[in-house]
Amino acid sequence: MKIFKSNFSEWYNEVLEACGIIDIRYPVKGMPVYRPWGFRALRNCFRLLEGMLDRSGHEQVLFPLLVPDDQFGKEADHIKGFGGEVLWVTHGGEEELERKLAVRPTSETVMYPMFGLWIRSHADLPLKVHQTLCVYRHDTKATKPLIRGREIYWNEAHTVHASADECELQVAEGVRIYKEFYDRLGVPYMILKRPKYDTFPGADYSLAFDALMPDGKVLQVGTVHNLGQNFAKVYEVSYADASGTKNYAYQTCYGISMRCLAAVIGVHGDDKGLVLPSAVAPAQVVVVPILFGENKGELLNKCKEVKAHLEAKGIRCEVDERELRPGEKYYHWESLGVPLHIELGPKELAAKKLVLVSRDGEKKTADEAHAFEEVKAMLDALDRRLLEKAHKWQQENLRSASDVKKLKELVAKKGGFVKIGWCESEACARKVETEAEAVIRGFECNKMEEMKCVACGKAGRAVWAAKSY
Ligand code: PR8
Repeated sequence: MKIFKSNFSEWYNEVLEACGIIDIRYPVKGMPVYRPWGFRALRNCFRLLEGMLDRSGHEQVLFPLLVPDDQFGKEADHIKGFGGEVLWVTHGGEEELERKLAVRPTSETVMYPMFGLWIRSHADLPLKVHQTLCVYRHDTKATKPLIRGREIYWNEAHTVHASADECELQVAEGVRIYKEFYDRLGVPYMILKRPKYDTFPGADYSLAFDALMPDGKVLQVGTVHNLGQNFAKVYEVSYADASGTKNYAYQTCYGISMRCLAAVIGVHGDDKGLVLPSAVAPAQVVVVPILFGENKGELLNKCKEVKAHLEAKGIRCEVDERELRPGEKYYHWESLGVPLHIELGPKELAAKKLVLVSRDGEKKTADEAHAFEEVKAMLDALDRRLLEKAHKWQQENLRSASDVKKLKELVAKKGGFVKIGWCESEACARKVETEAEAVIRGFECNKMEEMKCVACGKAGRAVWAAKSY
């Protein structure tokens, strides 16, 4: 790495290229190519999330890419919110299509008419599904790899319920799953209820996970929406209750995109390159043979034996057999963020030992017989240190301001989350945006703190503001 992380924007671009995460040279704006190391890391993130959703009763489905225009336009707020970002398919070859087709910017309008067909009675509820795929948004803001794309790789979950209470409980489950997911990734977050004007188009309310990036700007890395009955009413998602009466259902949806990997890279990386938590790393352990002398073959066999042993226990492990000096190999795997490497030379071979070195420099000599337990313990300890370090850093970046001038100064000089008072009027939110160059991100859930509005001085409540991506 040539660039220091203190120059975050350039460092980020260099890491994406040098570590084989993404190739931005593909000639369609906002649609980069995922390279093998990057895609393996991304898939590990999504496998983790998919597993959590499966275990909590969500079933995987796959819905189509295209939506007929009349079906897309039914929910008024939704179309108002997304209309300007939709890509349209208008031709099949030279022939103009009878009905133009929207390319899904998200899948509510694709799925819900089908939910309307599937659900008949209360016995069909709750319905909980999820899918991992790409959605498309012709976002007009500047695109940034993994952070703002026009092709968005994501997992979206959609649920249907018989009552408003069950719907609320589902929102809580969505939040719990996303918390657990980001905890495993070692990425700290704030969960904020977005202001009304920033709610997902068609939702009653939206809860967002905001993560702090090293440049002091926040990134929305996931959202959980309570849709109430808004979509159910237009897409006829209804059920007959025990007495046979028709009721509209209540719905939620939540999504996490490839931004989760951007957050991992940004939060944990260092001047040497990537630092990946064990849940994300394509290879969790790399065994590096220190080959010299006569017993090269025996040494290599031992390395492969260690790999097979670790793999049998579920650890993703590789042996680096290349004809390079060990130091070059350590450097290479370190820059790719591999959490742990094992050094194995003639001395270790003779003593039946292994030298384990974690990405942040912890070193330990372990008995070969206890390889798995020692590796597992070191991976867990590294994950914990990453989370603790990131958490501490987020805590250090919580500030507060009592007027717009101070807010402006804080976000410009230090960034981070700044607590301010806000009267909940959109005019004051706009004033904050133009005068302080900060965005009101929302209210902390279950916290009610009175605080005078920074813009108009009237009574208000505490919200978090920040510069955002
Ligand atoms: C929904 N419907 O659509 P949401 N590039 C990268 N990530 C993005 C981008 C982008 N251009 N736009 C959004 N995201 C609901 C929930 C089904 C699933 C990420 O919700 O519009 C953001 O992290 O809030 C956002 O929180 C998440 O996708 C879900 O998008």
